[in-house]
Amino acid sequence: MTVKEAIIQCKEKINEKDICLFSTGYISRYGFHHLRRNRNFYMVGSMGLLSSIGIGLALSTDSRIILFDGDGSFLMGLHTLSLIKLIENKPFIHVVLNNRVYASTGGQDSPLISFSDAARFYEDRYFVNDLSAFYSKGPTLLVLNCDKEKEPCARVNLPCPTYYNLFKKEIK
Ligand SMILES: Cc1ncc(C[n+]2csc(CCOP(=O)(O)OP(=O)(O)O)c2C)c(N)n1
Ligand SMILES: [Mg+2]
Repeated sequence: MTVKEAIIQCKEKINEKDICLFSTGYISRYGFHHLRRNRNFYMVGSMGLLSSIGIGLALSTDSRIILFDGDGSFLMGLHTLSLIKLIENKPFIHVVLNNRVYASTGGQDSPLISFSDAARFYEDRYFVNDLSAFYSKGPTLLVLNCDKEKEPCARVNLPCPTYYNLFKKEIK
């Protein structure tokens, strides 16, 4: 399963009211090409900050928040996970697309991550390759192990403000 296929598989688990956030690089591009909806936020740049943005949003809405993060980006945002406590009863699924590389910048190896250690921030609501995570209550970590992509993902040919304004309108 590639990152693109993993995102497509998650599509059927997403409800109309969910807010989906996509990490920087190819993950946002795949989200845009294969799971496009106005209630999506595509993070451009800001590697590592998806969980910060997600937790902030979860504090200000009752909608379920779904993060599509990369393994490299997840590692860069580990410090934020100590704030998961702030949203302990909120619907929040943190999907990590674990391809073990920085695919978006050329496929350099990323360091090994102990997801089971990180899972304690989610009170051990931790799933691996198991989409039933989408039915769990409270903040949940779902790691999807993925193969490395063979080709780069096509760019998004729209200026950022176009889809950002659609998102802003949606979550008002
Ligand atoms: C702070 C910061 N550092 C570096 C980058 C450059 N960059 C963009 S995507 C990426 C790799 C992300 O790796 P991962 O989260 O594993 O996602 P993948 O590309 O494998 O899908 C890097 C290094 C950035 N956008 N922001
Ligand atoms: Mg990666």
